[in-house]
Amino acid sequence: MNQERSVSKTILDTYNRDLRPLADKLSFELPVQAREPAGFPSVLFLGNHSSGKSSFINHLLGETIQKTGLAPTDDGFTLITHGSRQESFDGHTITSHPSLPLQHLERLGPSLVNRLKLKTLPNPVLEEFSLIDSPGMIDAIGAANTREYDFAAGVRFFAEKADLILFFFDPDKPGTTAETISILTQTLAGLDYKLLIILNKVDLFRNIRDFARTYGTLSWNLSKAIRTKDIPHIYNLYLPDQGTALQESETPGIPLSDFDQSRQEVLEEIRRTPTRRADNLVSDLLQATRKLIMHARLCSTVKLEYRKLQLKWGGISLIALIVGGLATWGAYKTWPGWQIPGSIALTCLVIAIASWGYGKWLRGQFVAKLQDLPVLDQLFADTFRHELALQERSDLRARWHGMRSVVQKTFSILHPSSIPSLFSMGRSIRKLENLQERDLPKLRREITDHSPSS
Ligand SMILES: Nc1nc2c(ncn2[C@@H]2O[C@H](COP(=O)(O)OP(=O)(O)OP(=O)(O)O)[C@@H](O)[C@H]2O)c(=O)[nH]1
Ligand SMILES: [Mg+2]
Repeated sequence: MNQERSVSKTILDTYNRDLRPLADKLSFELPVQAREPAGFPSVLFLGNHSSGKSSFINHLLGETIQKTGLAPTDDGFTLITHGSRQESFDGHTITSHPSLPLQHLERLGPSLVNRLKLKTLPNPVLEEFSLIDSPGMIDAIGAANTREYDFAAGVRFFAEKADLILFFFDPDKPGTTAETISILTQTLAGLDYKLLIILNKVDLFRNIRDFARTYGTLSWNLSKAIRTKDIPHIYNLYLPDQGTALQESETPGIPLSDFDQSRQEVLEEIRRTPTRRADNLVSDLLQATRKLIMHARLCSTVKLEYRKLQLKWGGISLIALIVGGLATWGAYKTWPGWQIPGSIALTCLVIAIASWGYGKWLRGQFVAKLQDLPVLDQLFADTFRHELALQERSDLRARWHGMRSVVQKTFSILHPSSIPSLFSMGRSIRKLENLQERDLPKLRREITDHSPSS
């Protein structure tokens, strides 16, 4: 535990020393790990509604803790953690619970906190990690209207904290609900190192053709949603103790024994949760560093373009003033009197003021356009022109995809003139690159060398 606390402290110090100064200047929000100690290890259950999340939790614990059913059952997040007695607490109590540092949840609004539950129970499985059950995902039109809180923000909060995320699909909806796709592509972008994809209820397939078709659809949908090089491994599972599962006399549509093995593998991954903690903390830090580098490079491009506009039109205005001054002086020497020199001076002054004003208008237009996603996509393509030209960088594209709406919001409050100078940005970016390429791999080696599991 002491080892874990010291790892957590090293990570927190690195965030504060190396990332926070630049992040604050560029209005970049660091993940929740940068604000508070990591807390107790946890496993987050996400997925479509009725895909079997709560049933799996009951199976894991060997007792019925969560309600299950075919209609959407859970409407809020439930934290299940170890306690000497079986008890249930409401959301407001949880935000001050010592073993789950969740104070920042209050920022997500009272509607989410009102639907939050904490269940404690004396189950030995929970001695090592907590479980987080979540409301199932539904279709976008319904979701937007029925949820009274920002579901994606809640998922992001718990996903950043969790050490393992299990994402459930079932044969009914192999990845096709719009909310699922948007959670995978945007909310969980960059967290795939702790994500396990599960196709549950395989006992419902009537034959191998049905299974192959559904598996293919899910893989296809995932390849569009998770834009890393490889499609993540899909664990095919079923729970043997379900009421809807086959009766003993019936023969299953497909042989199920292989899937028992798959369930054991997932259970094993869940049991390994505490040992993933140190490694995950470094991965989170690495991920935040990469995102901050991307954000800083985009900010540098914005600053450069803004500066170019300032210099171009400011320069024209200055040249008009200088040329005007010289021409007026020359004219005065040639044609004493004020008529000709005066009109030359006036013309040049008008040109200077007009070009300064036009430059200011262009800069205003440029800032306003930073709210358009296609403009931001172009900004990304320009900034990473070299990297993208050399090879297909799906990692960069995936990171950008997960960040673009946040970057859009950032530019609504971050004016290019508040971005530090290009020189200082260049220095900060190089420091972060050193951290990413040299210091963090070293930190990971140190941590894993000293970890109790090694
Ligand atoms: N056949 C079969 N049914 C299952 C399996 N796992 C769960 N179920 C059934 O699927 C239904 C939905 O299960 P839940 O555990 O409530 O699903 P959930 O994902 O928690 O649903 P929400 O809380 O609404 O998001 C229940 O009736 C379960 O009995 C399985 O592996 N096979
Ligand atoms: Mg449920």
